[in-house]
Amino acid sequence: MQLVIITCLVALALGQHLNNHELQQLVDSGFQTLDVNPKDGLLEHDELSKLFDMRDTDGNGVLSKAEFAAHTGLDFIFKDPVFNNFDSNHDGVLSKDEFVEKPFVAMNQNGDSEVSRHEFDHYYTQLLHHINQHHG
Ligand SMILES: [Ca+2]
Ligand SMILES: [Ca+2]
Ligand SMILES: [Ca+2]
Repeated sequence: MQLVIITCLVALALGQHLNNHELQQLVDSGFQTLDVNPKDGLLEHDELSKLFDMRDTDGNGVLSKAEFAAHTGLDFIFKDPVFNNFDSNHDGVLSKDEFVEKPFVAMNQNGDSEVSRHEFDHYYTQLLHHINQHHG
């Protein structure tokens, strides 16, 4: 029993595994950074597309890891795994297709024109859970 507690404390101290509450906070902050234009509790395709253009600060048409990380609000241990998850062709940058098109389709379960908070939560919680379990 004591060993279990100590193991948990060590894991927390190293920031390796987060509990559900902490994951929920990450999901929430993730949504807040995406739902900005307009901030209406929904993610529209156009909204993500505009966000991509905004984050592409050097205007070269792709997001570098630094450009992606600048506005994520993600805990540092999640930045790389989340980036790598989106970078499906593994070339080290995110194209609009990787950052907007593919995630939008993946998140938008009922296929309408926007992603609801519920759809986002479902998608992102699963993603973070997956990373949380396979990290470290
Ligand atoms: Ca919105
Ligand atoms: Ca760029
Ligand atoms: Ca890529």
